[in-house]
Amino acid sequence: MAAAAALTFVASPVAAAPMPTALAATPQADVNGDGVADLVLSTGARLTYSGDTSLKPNDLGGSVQVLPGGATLPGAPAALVNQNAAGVGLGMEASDKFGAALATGDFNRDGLADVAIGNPGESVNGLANAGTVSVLYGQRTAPYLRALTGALGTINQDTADVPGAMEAGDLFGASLATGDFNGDGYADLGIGSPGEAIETKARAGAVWILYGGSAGLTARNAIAFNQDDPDLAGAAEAGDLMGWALAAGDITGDKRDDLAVVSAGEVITGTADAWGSVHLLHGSASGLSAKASSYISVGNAATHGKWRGAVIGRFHGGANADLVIQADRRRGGPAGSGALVSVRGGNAGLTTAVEVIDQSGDAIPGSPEANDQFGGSLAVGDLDGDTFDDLAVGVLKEDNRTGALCLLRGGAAGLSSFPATAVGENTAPVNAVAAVGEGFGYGLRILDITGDGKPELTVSAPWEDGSPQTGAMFVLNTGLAGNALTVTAARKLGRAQIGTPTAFGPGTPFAGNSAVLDDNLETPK
Ligand SMILES: [Ca+2]
Ligand SMILES: [Ca+2]
Ligand SMILES: [Ca+2]
Ligand SMILES: [Ca+2]
Repeated sequence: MAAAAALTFVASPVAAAPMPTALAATPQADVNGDGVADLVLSTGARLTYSGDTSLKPNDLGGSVQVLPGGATLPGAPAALVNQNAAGVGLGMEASDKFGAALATGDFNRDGLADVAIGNPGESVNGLANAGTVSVLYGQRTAPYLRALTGALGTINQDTADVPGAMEAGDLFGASLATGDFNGDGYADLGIGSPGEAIETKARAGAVWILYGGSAGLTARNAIAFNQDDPDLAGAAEAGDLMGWALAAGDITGDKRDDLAVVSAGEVITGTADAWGSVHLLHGSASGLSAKASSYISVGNAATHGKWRGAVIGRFHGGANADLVIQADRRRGGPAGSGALVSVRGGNAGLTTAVEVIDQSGDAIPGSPEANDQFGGSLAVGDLDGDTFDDLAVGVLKEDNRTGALCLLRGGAAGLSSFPATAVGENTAPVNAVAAVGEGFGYGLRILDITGDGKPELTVSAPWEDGSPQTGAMFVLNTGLAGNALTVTAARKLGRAQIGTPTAFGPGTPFAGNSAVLDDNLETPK
């Protein structure tokens, strides 16, 4: 049945499909259809629970900003969308986390990027933290996002044709990823629900897949996966937290995206003080299925603590992308220091060719200290134009929460091909006076938002100058100094430049980024 449907899609006029304006392997991000990618970022969702009480009404429970790209930024007035906006629905409450996860992609293939917005804190019908996902479609005029008549606007587990049933604490929408899993040219959406109970197993977690089509994202053929699926490795256990993070990309090299699903609390027999696994669901003409999947866990890597974030990129070049997972620390390292687990991709999916990268080696600047959170944010893109993807790594709490970045350049030997580069607010030409607590690096994205054909690296510091009321976003141009990446130009945008009616400066996360660690979803609600 599904295969026939896919054939129908393939027979549709693919030649008329709009050319993506974003770089290859980057999800479509041009929301207003002017040919330049736009930034989508959240404001309050990451911050409202931190105790700041001087909120504007727009900040209650979180808002999402669209910052149009252009030669001068923003290229057009920025816009703010929240749950009181027309067509969004459910209203704004202080307990919401609207924008805690964001993803862009063209669900209806009209050439304009659409946006999925996770709100894992949403209460529905009195079910606290059941969670919802709002889907808004790109349009050419402000606020650049709209509800699409006849399409799903709000998705939860009680939506018709969506498997499952909504329960308190599901945290549906805590993670999101867009990719084209069936290769029909329409973006599809993965939705994580790490709080989902599987039978009596609390917080075992699960992931949902919805497919795009000419009428937008649809629940038709929607499917959910959990670890009790006999075709998936492992079994659902309480506290697995499957769906804590998601990443999409083509690891198997068949030109269809695959979906990596992180189970942050997975217990592996024989490992001590280490949790985490990743199931990779392989794309196919009929979409994602558990029968075609591969798997890796902390049993394959020398790490301690939990696995959390994940991204996918072609760090070795070639057809097979690699998976990079964020771990709490290298085995034996200081708690919270952060480490990356780079997993080589192959035609059969995830391999056991694994490398653990942290600040302890000579190739990476700095040294691993407790709670540095190296890798707490991650962004993928080709910063130097050599066709190998590069990785921007946030060191969120480096130097007492000042924050820093580490740029890893891809090459024939993957992320270890060249020396890494450290970037902070004191690095020339950033020159923004690094200060304790600013959180430089919390939000990261690599995207050509100026339309000059080369990607920029955007970096947010949500607590710039010691206040969430300030905040800053840096737009960095990069190049090479010898074999290493370097920053060649920088500009800083604050709340005044962005000009949206919120009490917060640029926040986190940028759509397309991996989850920021410090999001306290881990505490049962
Ligand atoms: Ca645009
Ligand atoms: Ca669209
Ligand atoms: Ca698709
Ligand atoms: Ca590169």
